[in-house]
Amino acid sequence: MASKIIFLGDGGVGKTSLIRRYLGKGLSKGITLGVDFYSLHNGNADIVVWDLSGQERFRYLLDSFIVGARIAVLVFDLSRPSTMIRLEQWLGLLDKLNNQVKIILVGNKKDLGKRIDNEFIKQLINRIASKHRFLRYIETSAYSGENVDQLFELIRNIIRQDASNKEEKIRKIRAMI
Ligand SMILES: Nc1nc2c(ncn2[C@@H]2O[C@H](COP(=O)(O)OP(=O)(O)OP(=O)(O)O)[C@@H](O)[C@H]2O)c(=O)[nH]1
Ligand SMILES: [Mg+2]
Repeated sequence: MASKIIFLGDGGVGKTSLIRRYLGKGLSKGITLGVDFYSLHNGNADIVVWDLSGQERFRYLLDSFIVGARIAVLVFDLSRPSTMIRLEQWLGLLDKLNNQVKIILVGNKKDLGKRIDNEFIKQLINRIASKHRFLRYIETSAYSGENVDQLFELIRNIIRQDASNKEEKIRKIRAMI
């Protein structure tokens, strides 16, 4: 079965653009209506990316989309501080619906210049790490492509690692029977 990855965060932070940039499809063409799906081949551990809309009017769909995800890529816009403050709400949703999910925090639109200071980001990371399964913080630009491949390589590696851990466990159990 393919692993489920969700991209979430406020409207307009660049979730769709990051995915499309990675896939060589150019930036986003408009807001995401509810959810879009993208599949990534990943050896014997395929991935389905669920690109969730950040728009308020689709919030009622979110609960069911968050359940069952292995990794949550939580995106904010480095040039819009409000999108970072609202991460608390996104984290609250993850807390409530999927407290096993591993979190990658992404500060996007680095090309526009940072309007959020590093101290603030550090505090946020500490808060996430104390309560959730925090993996990494990455600053990206879907516009220039900076760190976009690195973000997806990280996702692929984690999923491959999980899959090989699972196979190892199954081998051990079989050996015991
Ligand atoms: N300068 C710059 N613009 C970006 C970047 N990423 C996305 N954008 C622009 O920001 C706008 C919103 O991008 P989307 O990818 O649609 O944002 P989203 O998070 O998917 O938004 P929703 O689907 O509404 O939740 C678009 O006009 C993009 O071209 C970036 O890294 N730098
Ligand atoms: Mg979108």
